[in-house]
Amino acid sequence: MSLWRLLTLTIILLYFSAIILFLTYQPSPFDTTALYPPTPCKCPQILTLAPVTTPSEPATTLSESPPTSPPRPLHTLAVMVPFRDRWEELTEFVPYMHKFLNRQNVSHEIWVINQADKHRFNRAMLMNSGFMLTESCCDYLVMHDVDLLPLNDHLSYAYPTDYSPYHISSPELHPLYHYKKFVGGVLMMTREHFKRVNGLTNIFWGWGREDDELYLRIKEAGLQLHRPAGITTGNKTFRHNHDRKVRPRDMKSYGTQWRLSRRRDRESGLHTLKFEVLSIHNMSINGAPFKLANLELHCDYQKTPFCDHPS
Ligand SMILES: [Mn+2]
Repeated sequence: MSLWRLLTLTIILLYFSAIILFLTYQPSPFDTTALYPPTPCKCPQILTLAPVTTPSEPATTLSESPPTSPPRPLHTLAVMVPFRDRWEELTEFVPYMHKFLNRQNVSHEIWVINQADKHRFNRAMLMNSGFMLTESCCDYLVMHDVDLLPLNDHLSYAYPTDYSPYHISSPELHPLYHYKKFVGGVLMMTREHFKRVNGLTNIFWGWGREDDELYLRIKEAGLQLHRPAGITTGNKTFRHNHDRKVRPRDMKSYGTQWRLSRRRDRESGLHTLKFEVLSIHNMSINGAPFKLANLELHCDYQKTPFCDHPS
């Protein structure tokens, strides 16, 4: 073989080797300069065909806006229901009120405040306790009898724009009580006003009069009491779900009780409240949620020996 032929063969071999090398070249996955060439590169053209993402571009395209949580309602109502042994009424009350308030777009929590001790019923103290329990959820409250159902959708349970205590079951509308100073049944207050009147008295055990004492607290605090206006349904505005024969009232009065329950109590209230939470349950009736708080109220036997019936 001549030298010339050997030289030609070597050149041809080198040529093909170069082509094979060129075609089989693949960039190393760690060769980031090959994948992110922010400046025009002088690398072989096959590399520039690979999809290129420059660091300035977002990694993913945002075709939709990020998920947003629904706006927090400005106000939430605590529906505080003083309770003991009224399950039939409650099974009607909770789903009914839940629907009623939802129709008005009123953000709410229903709190059934159950007196689970052995003392006589103390509605006022249950409401004071309910106030303490609903502090974190709600900025206004309504004290609501379990046996009183609002039938007229024009009765507003929205946050009172004038901040006033708002007596929804007014004497003109309540099926049973028509005296001017009546504030029982359904009474709405802001938390601030409830605190300002020092809540309700703690020394009324048995049925009644705690609402009349609250009326005096509201008046003495200089608060203006408001009532619904323009309601045309009269005494058909509420349904009073109460059979006195089935649910007799504890109207007994012992010792000093008669005297103490007929005057303004300037000593007891939120500041002197003592109670124990036995348990709190998240429950629902026909899909309507509510909280059941089982409480033991504290009786000051020195001051109110009538918190129990004498044996
Ligand atoms: Mn009743």
